Amino acid sequence: MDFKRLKIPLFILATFLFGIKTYIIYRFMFNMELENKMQEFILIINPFVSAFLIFALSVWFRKQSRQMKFLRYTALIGTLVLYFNLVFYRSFNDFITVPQLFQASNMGDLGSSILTLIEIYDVLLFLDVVIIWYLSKKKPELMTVSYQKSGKVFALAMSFLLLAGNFFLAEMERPQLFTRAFDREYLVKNIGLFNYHVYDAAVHSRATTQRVFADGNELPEITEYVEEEVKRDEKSPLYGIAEDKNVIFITLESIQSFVINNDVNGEEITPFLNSLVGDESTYYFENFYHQTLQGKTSDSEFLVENSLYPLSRGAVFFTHGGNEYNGLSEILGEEGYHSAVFHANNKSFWNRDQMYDSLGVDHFYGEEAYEVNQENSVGWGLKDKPFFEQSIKYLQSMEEPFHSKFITLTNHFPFELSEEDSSIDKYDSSSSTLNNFFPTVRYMDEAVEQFFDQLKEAGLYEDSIIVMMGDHYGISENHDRAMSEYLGKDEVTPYDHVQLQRVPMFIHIPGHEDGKVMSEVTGQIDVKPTLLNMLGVSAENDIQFGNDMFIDDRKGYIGLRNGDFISDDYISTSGVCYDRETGEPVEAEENEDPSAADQSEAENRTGNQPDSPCSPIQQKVEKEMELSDNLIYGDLFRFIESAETEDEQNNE
Ligand code: GP9
Ligand code: MN
Repeated sequence: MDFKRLKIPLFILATFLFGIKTYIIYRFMFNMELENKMQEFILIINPFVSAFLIFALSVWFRKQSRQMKFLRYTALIGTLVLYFNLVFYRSFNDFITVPQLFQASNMGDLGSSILTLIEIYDVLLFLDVVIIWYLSKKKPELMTVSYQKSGKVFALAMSFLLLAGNFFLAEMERPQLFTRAFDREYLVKNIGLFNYHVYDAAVHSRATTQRVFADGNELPEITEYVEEEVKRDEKSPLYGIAEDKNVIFITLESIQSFVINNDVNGEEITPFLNSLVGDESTYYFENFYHQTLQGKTSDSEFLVENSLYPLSRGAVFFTHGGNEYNGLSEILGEEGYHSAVFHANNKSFWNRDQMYDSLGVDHFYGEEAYEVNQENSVGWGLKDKPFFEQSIKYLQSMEEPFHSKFITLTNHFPFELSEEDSSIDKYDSSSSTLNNFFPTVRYMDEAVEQFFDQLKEAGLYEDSIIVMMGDHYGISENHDRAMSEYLGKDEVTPYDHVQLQRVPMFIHIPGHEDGKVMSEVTGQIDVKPTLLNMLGVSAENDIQFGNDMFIDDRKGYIGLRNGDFISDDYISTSGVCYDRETGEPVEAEENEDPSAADQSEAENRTGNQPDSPCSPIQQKVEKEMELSDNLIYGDLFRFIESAETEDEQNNE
């Protein structure tokens, strides 16, 4: 018998061994949640796809010794990459990112505890390397392949085909996986650790290049614009009203304003929040818009912390988490506030762990700060009621004044809730998403009501202001048919769609007596200047694109991140200008000048005609977003910081 005919090329064997090992690590050593069979399947195939992609490159080496050496070292390096991630994961419950590699503090933390993170059985993870090493040294003649060019090309084509298949399934399982850049765990689960590292490095290098070419010369244009177009001299009547009070900010997940003072099956949806509308200690903003895009909750957090726009692609928390910022938390920190975020989800979600550092948040109570079990969780994790219950003790332990943020979770797509927890019935329409939405909104409303009581019991209520804000829409355009049924309309028009981007915004000031419903057009970009003024903090040199919501002399428009906007008089969406009150399209004024028809350059990107009343505002919205983007891409705050420190040094 000719053994040579039976030979298994080493690159195939290595793919097999390395693939199995990687799968075992993914499945049993990283604590990754698999929600369905498709995710299980993707997790099984991606280790083999990645291994084949690398090992199959070896066929291009003609010399036996080179081919063997390549396989030996790639197996070793691949294993080390896996292993470093595993050790890192054991400590941080997260995967390594390029910026983290350079974050001395993180690695320092790891250094001291490294011995406790290593297990004896970890040696087994190097078993395949030993086998590959042995065979490549001892039996190279049996393990080497010498393909014709066509064979090599075939192996390469095969690699790309497998990779494309893997990406296709991943994108099917998680639409916009790459552009939304959700979470490292999702990326690793779907495309594998190695492809994740390539992706992470690409995102990082793009950000770094833009950063490298920025030198601060872009700043004057931005500061001048803000000075002329955004800043207002008017002093808010509420300036300093909450001086030295604690701030309790609650992010209401996926709620939209249409549920406020509305009912479903004859039942009130949000009785507690409704009781605050028109309450004398509360300001309720009925025309307040979310301005988020792909970064969803994290985009809303970004807007509130910075009064800058999130990015049009990806989540800025993810792509520019290491930037210098002048966050609300940091500014308040300088005023003696202690800041903390409470959110019972994995810390790496939306890269919060890193971004909160950049924003100057002192402490992040993530999932591990909570007792989470099957009984007290649903859908995305810990239910809102136990979340607030368990948070109170931490809040009580904080030094005052504090600036705290609570991020709720139960009212998140797909809006799951048990019968027991549902106080109202589901809606009945063709969209199960919309049907399920109402009971979870009610649950969140009850959770918030309980939290108010707990704050009172804990003696924290009187000395605090409580801000509650919807983060982004919960019901997307895909449910327009069911939505029109619920709203009792023939259809959801583009104008209605913009109006559905309103989210509730409450500012509750215990003891205050002038609260009312505010009808001004406002948005998430306005939260930072509003809060700072209420707390009596004037951040004179901060670059903000929003206005205090309590002053009359405001910019007069809110830009949504897709380029649409709402002004006092108009709503512009997809280049069509509507009257804000009536929802009727506004005709462009008759233009006598025939050359106007050629002014396509003057026509702005979203298509408003130059003579449309929406056009001048559209141009401002676009300019503003461009400047805000430049600030982020160039990481320009670092130049302001350094200018300030230089000043300080000169003064000394
Ligand atoms: C996850 C939570 C929800 O931690 O903030 O994220 P979302 O999908 O709404 O952005
Ligand atoms: Mn959200």
